[in-house]
Amino acid sequence: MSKRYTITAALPYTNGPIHIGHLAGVYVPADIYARYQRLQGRDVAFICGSDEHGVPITIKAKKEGVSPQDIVDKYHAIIKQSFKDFGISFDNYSRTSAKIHHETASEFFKTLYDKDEFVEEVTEQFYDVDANQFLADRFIVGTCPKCGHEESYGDQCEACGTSHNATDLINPKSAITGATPTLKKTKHWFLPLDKHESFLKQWILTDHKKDWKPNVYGQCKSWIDDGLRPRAVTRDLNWGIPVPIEGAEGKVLYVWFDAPIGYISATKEWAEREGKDWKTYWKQKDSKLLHFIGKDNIVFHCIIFPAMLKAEGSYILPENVPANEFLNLEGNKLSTSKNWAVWLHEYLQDFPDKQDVLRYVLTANAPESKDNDFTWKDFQARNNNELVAVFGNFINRVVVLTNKYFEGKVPSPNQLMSVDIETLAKLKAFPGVISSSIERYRFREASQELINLARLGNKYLADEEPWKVIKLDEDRVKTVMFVALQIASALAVLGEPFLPFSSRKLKDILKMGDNSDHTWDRISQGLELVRAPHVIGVPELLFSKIEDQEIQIQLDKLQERKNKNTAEAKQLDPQKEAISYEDFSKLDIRVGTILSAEKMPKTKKLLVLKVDTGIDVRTVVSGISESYSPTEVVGKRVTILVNLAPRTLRGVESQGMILMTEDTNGNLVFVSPENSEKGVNGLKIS
Ligand code: B3M
Ligand code: ZN
Repeated sequence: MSKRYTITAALPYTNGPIHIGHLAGVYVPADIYARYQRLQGRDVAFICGSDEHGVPITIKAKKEGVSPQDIVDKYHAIIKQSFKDFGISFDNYSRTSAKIHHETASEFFKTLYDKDEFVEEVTEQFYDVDANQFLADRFIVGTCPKCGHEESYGDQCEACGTSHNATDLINPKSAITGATPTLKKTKHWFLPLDKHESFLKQWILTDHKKDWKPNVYGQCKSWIDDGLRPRAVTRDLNWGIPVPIEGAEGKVLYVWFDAPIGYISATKEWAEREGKDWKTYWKQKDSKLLHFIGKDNIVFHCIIFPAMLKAEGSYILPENVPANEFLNLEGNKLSTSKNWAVWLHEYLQDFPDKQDVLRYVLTANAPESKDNDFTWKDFQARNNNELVAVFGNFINRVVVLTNKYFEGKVPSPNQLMSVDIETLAKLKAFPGVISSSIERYRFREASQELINLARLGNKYLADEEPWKVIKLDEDRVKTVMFVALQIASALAVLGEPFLPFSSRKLKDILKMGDNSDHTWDRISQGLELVRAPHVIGVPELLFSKIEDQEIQIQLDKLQERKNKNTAEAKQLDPQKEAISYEDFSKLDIRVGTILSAEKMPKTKKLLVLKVDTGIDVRTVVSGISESYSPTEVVGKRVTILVNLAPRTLRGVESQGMILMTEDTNGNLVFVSPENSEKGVNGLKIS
């Protein structure tokens, strides 16, 4: 079994903070895996960093009226801090604007260029004449040629995951001006994927058919079956790493060319700091390279980056790419732009000591083989019913009873009964079972096994009832508490990858310190972790209940965002030309009451109203019949423009206009004068 692991987690785009979708899809499983491998004594480089190039950053900068550098600085800081506070144990969190990355990526490109691994070609690319720029990647939107999704980006369709060339889009539009782009000739460098087809076929479809997840394998297969074509790895953009060869002025590397190289530069940065040799993690055959990513990144990590590594020639290839599906939030797709998310930095503010709860819920409900839904109710239930009622409750009983009966000293066991032997035998099997799940990237399953171990402890105590036996047979209770303490300490050791904060706390409660003998192996060999004369600490709550009220606050927050989105989704009319105060003061707007209403015959929209304006009673023809029945409006107090020149509609003269607007759901509503002095018609509105 390999001793060295290079574990990468997708570099997040620095155009927004991290949300639970990123965590569930990538960072929590990657962190569990890295922590697990370290605990097994393996040499681990767990690598990540900010992806700071690419069009999403430029678009965000434009939107906020700041420079791309401002955007990446802002979000890099937020992301880095929130990962740290959340306990993601990266060995290095770098960024692609770092000098070492610019150098590494440029050098990589140069090597391929010098080896003649690119095809240089002048092709026609989309160009926005008004914006005076080429439209690469997310600057262009159109219909996906593969699945028909109407908002596919130039380089990738988020609906079906396909990566394509911008010119393949049907009905392309500029994302900057909305205009239909023109075509303009420009030179670019292409990675001829077709040239690597037979290698990729063999490597993925044969060598990894069995060990890659079906969702990952399936996407790759469909890509390969469709036929691989050359992909441009340069762009006409001004944000990115300059193409490091002559004749490429004003061009940068495609973000998906430079970003995966970011894994390499981040490893270099770390190795330099730690006095290690980065090459052992990337070039030595016995190192295992693993990419943790979301499903939208599959083709880049399974096809394009391996083709780059292969073309370069001196690198190892990924052993596995355990990509996850997507997580939804309360039934809707997570979305940064719609603010439909649980943001990590906000969660950490609202639940400052509950990192492990979110880690646990996202693992227990991880979108490993299909999209899953995160709900706050499920979050609460899993915390209260599993972490508190099963895990925490077991620990609390063990610590309380050990303190009560033996002043906190771990008792030595007496004669073991068959139930003790069976329970210890079951305990012994857990490290193997959990390892096997983790090694197969089945983190949900692994997390449930951990809870099952706590269940085993609870059942054992419930069956042996030390609180009853203590009155009759203290020696028996010594044995029972000894067994229970082995389970409790094993939970601290086996729980570390999943619940690192609670594992630390539990080790402190049990006064286990940082004993390097406390290994998974030791547990599977049936050797005890704590024994007399060890003294444990006093009881402390490991997990605490989450009340309805705390959940309601989160649900309200989401509801507010939903309302805001609905309101914004409505196309608001642009402001009309400015008018002078004199113009405005010509309007005579008053409070009135509708006295009667009837439908205008043979029309759908019109009601004929009689309105008491305070100065007179007049007829108004109003287009509200689809929203209000005549009986509904009689008696309503309304705002009416009284000096609008009369107009005849279907033979009825309309002598004014009732002012209406829309509510957030798009329903037509009266501009209500309800606050005006009760019952007085004719009051002027000013
Ligand atoms: N920045 C894409 C994403 O956030 C991305 C991953 C790069 S990994 C090399 O979906
Ligand atoms: Zn598509």
